[in-house]
Amino acid sequence: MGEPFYITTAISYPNGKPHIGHAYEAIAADAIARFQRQAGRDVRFQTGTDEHGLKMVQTARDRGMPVADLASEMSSHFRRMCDTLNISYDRFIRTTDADHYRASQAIWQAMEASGDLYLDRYEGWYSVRDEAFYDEKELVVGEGGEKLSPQGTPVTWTAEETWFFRLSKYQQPLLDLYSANPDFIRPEARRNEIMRFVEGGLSDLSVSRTSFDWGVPVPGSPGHVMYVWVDALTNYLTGAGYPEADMHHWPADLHLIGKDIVRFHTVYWPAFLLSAQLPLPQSVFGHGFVLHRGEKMSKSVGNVVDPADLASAFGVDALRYFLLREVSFGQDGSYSAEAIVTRVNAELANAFGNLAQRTLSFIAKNLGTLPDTGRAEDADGVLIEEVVVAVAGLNQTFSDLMLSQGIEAWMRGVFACNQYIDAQAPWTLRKTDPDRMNAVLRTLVRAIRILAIAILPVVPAGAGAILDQLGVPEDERDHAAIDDDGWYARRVASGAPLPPPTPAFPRLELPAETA
Ligand code: ME8
Repeated sequence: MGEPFYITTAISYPNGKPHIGHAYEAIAADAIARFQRQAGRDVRFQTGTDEHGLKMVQTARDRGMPVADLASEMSSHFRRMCDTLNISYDRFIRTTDADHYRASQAIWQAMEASGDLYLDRYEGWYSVRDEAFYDEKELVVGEGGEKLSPQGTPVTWTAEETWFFRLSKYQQPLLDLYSANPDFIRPEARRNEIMRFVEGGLSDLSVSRTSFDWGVPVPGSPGHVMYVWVDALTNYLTGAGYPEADMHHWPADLHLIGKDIVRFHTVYWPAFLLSAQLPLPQSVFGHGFVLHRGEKMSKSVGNVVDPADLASAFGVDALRYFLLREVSFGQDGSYSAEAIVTRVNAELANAFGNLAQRTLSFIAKNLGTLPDTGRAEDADGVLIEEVVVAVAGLNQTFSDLMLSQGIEAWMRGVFACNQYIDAQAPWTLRKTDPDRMNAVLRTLVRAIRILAIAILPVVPAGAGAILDQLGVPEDERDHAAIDDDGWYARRVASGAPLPPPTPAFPRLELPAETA
């Protein structure tokens, strides 16, 4: 087993069904997890649901159901979404899981032992939608003159006895952390935002609630439950086995989250961990928002789209490919049915799918098996080199979380193959020069194998189907296998016939009702 690599998504509030933003985050994290597995890392990948807090209590009250039932029902939709989208998580955590209560109480006690918790009275603004406390100076004024959070959500005045965490004490340690580790907060714009915020001074944070009881009980303090973000952030530790001493996968390598919750992950979370004397995560990446036709989703606008519907309309691979390719990772992006169909047809169906389909069906029909001889020419080596360079480009950019650029690099390899196939015209060579045709087909098969392995993290089903077709064993689909030149000879020696291919990446039609 290689070096551990622990990647997490945010855990979602199950106060409603999952939307495209949740799907986007899960897909991006999954592509990174699969990529790191291919690179030989011992990957642990966690996602799940964040079930406590006032938002859940209020939603359950509005729906006239017990909050635990709401959490279970909606959590199952999130898990199903992950399964539908081929998300290769190792654990789907629920913050109502018993081991999570133990971990949350353990970190609480560790913070208490550091002298960082004290009882006082909290009076201030709270946004239930954000589950966040705000300073008066951060608030903005809405159209009707009402006070709003900086995210534009309603705030209410809250006054109750609570525990406080000495966040103010961590201002300098946090600034030191950001300076010493430029990758701790990515992308750059988010890092600058957080540095300005922390430089502006930190108030101590209210970390327990007494006005409701849906949460993790504060140890030794009857009537107090933990502020939802304290237990929510701790989910990452729970998944690593905390409070056991031997936490193989801690610290996390990457917390992948949306841009709206970067403050919680890069200010509060490292401060809690410093207080509890635990190692800090390597990196937090705040991705952008995915908007429908450029508009923020809201139930009132009627554009909250169920990712399961998108997956059944376009296919799971198509949705994954589109989101990772279209949205420059870290920026906001927009989607529409037309954009999905256009992008997927041009690149996945016509460029790569068709390349594999026409090459493999040509071989299956005319030869029945992979050709073992053939007269090589310079163009063959040139193509393989172009494909290897393209895939190296993908590998480099994926390591840096530049997912869209990685797929773009990969596409250059696909285009090179299509130019090669047109220039070499194996269907003409079949009659004029079968020996040369064999070399062309062999070159294409080698290129297709490499390209299919490289794109597996993005489109696991379709790329997997092509590799199945070629007879590439499951354990020869990693980065080491890409560099293995011996596969072709072994495959030929096996004498296995090449079955007629089924299309791995079908062309899409624009569904009438979404146009
Ligand atoms: O914030 N596009 O949960 P959540 C892209 N429970 N990403 C989006 C998005 C959009 N339109 N809308 C939301 C929470 N997200 C907390 C997290 S972690 C310890 C606790 C992202 O269900 C959002 O940024 O509101 C977050 O990363 C994730 O979806 C879950 O959001």
